[in-house]
Amino acid sequence: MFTPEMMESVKKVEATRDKRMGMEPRRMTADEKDALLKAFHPDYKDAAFETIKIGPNKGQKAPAELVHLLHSNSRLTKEKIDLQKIDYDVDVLVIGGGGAGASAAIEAHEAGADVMIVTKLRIGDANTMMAEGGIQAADKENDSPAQHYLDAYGGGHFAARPELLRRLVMEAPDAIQWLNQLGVMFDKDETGRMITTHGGGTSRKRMHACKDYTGAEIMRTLRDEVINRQIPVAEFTSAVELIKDETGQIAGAVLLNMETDDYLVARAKTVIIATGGAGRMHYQGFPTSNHYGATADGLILGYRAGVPLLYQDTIQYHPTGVAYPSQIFGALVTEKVRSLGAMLVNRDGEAFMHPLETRDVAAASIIRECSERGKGVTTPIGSGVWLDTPMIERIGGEGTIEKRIPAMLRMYLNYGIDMRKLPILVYPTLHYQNGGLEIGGDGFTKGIHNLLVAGEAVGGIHGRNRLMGNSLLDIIVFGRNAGKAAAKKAKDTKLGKMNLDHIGEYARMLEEAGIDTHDQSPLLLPKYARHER
Ligand code: MEZ
Repeated sequence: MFTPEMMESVKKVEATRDKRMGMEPRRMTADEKDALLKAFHPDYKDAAFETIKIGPNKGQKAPAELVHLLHSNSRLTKEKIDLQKIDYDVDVLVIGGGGAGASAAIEAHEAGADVMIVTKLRIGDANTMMAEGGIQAADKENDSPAQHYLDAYGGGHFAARPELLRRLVMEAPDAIQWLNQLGVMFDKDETGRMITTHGGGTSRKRMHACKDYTGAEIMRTLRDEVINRQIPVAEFTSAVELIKDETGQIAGAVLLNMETDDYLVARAKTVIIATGGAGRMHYQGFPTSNHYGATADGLILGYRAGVPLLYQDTIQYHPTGVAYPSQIFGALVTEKVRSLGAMLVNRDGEAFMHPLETRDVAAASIIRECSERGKGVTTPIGSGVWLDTPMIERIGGEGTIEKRIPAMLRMYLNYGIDMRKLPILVYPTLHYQNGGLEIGGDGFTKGIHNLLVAGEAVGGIHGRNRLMGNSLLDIIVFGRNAGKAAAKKAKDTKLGKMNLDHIGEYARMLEEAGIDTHDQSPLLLPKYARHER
């Protein structure tokens, strides 16, 4: 439960609730947002970034922790890998067992390809599983993909790659139907129509949800489909380097069996990187809402093979991570809590911002409230602001929280906090990498043949900030497309002799840049992972 000091503040939140119920905080102007972001968003903290010294993005900045991995040695530098000894030989190799990887594998299988998934943990151990509030699609009569495009384009600071965003919004309605037919249990009203809500920055209610475990429900369904189709999945098996042939096209990957430490060779006519995000890098010391394996591996594999990164310097801090209690510090408090009417208020019970500003603006606003304005609530481990959850019951009626966000309710009840009666404390948490590997509208990487990327490892779909529910959407849209495209390409691909020459070239670049390191990448597991046998 809360400390006496917090309870003092709760009284102020309760005392101002009636007055706040009837008001809607004003939205910030574009100039106000710009000034706020520059002063308080972590992306603008210059000291936390370093310059990349080698490779396609040489001279550009990235979070220091990511630059460190880009400047590290291959895990294979001192290993002798026998590329003649082939352990797996397939048409399509999917690296990653989350929503994007599973969607890709299902479509490649549907197209008749011999496809396999390798995943360093278990299938479904992925950020897909952790996404809660919903998936966007403009499929109602008052909405359109064009409207969806405008919302996402503006929310992403007009930086999204038009060909990628276009595909995302145009194929969204079909993605929802595909999931529905596979068996995802979307929230529906008594007539069978899907229930949709707003998210931050949406001009229409287009967030489709499965209560507050939308990602888990989607992943459950995709995993079942992979199993039903008997698509081979090598679990606890990570990709540590891509393999090319003498023409420079991708020809497979070197894998590491995480249980035995043995290296394996997978030959593949096409490879899809679907390795997800980077929350476990804990940029700038932030806690994270991400799953245990989110360590930017795909970015390292792709970059070492020559694929450029796009927007690698922009990270999403979800405005509402758990600030208290400490046992769940940094866990996600879904944006749906705000969609249902909960306001963000400071320690004096003042609503200091509109609850549905876009995520970067909302995060910066909370950071300002707790720092410059000194209006945060002090906790035993930091500070936070209130998310006034009892408002949801007042707006939607008694029982709304249990019905619409039952997982949130249960998570807090485990620690003696009943969010139907008490507000909860939140602070930004590292949630999503806006940037990633550069692809074209067809899903193939720029410059490196037969290599595709899908999901959070892609850069450019959302620009410099992503709206809620567009990530669950992109893993489906771009995952499915990658699977179809990879299967098609595999049909007319002939592989030559495999080699790992690009690793040697990368090592030479490190040396020429004067980078002398013993560290290795990809990281595979967070720094605090225990390696016990
Ligand atoms: O898109 C997301 O990141 C998402 C659905 C998160 C959430 O707040 O629930």
